[in-house]
Amino acid sequence: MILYYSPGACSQAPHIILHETGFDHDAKRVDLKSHTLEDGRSYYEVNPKGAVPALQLDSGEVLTENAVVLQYLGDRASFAEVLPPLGEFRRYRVLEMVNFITTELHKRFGFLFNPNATEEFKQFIITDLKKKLDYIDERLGHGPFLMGEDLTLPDAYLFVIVGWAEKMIGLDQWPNLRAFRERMMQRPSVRHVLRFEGLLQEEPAG
Ligand SMILES: N[C@@H](CCC(=O)N[C@@H](CS)C(=O)NCC(=O)O)C(=O)O
Repeated sequence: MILYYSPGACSQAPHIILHETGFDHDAKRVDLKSHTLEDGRSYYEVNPKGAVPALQLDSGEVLTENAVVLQYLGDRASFAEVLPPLGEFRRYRVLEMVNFITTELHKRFGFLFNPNATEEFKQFIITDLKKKLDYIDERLGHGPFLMGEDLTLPDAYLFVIVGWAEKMIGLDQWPNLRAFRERMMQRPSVRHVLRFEGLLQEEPAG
């Protein structure tokens, strides 16, 4: 499998899940400004929509849309924690949360990153986002993860979103989100992905 990613983008969620679940994979970096790959090819040849993530399967098929890429990885994983199997109601709770993150949180943050959005519009979006982050913060109060004791698909996605929230809004009003981000940062899968994506500030030795 090949994951097409951009450092710190939403593609970090499947990148973390690939490491959590131990899938053999390759990760190729996409420059989202020019939509090119490191070998100079146009990324539109891989995903005509131009967005990351895209997951190229060994069959050659390319799967896109984060929520579906995550679900695909969850179903292929050899253990049920990240996505419970068909027949277990908890599966729908996990997917409900993935969907909430993709449609209610991710999309709104997209507007904050848009250089053409006015300050007034961004403030409107932030006000709206705060209510949704309040909800997630409360959910995490029962943590350590969104679904309780085990890490599931939406935790990896939320990790990325909380990183964006920290940069764009600050986390002072959401202690559970901050603690969640710090907990996730201790996981080997997360540290590996951050290092691979060039985003890990290593502690100085000594
Ligand atoms: N509908 C897509 C959107 C993904 C998305 O917004 N990706 C952003 C990075 S977080 C991106 O690639 N933006 C650049 C572009 O769309 O050209 C999904 O849910 O996977």
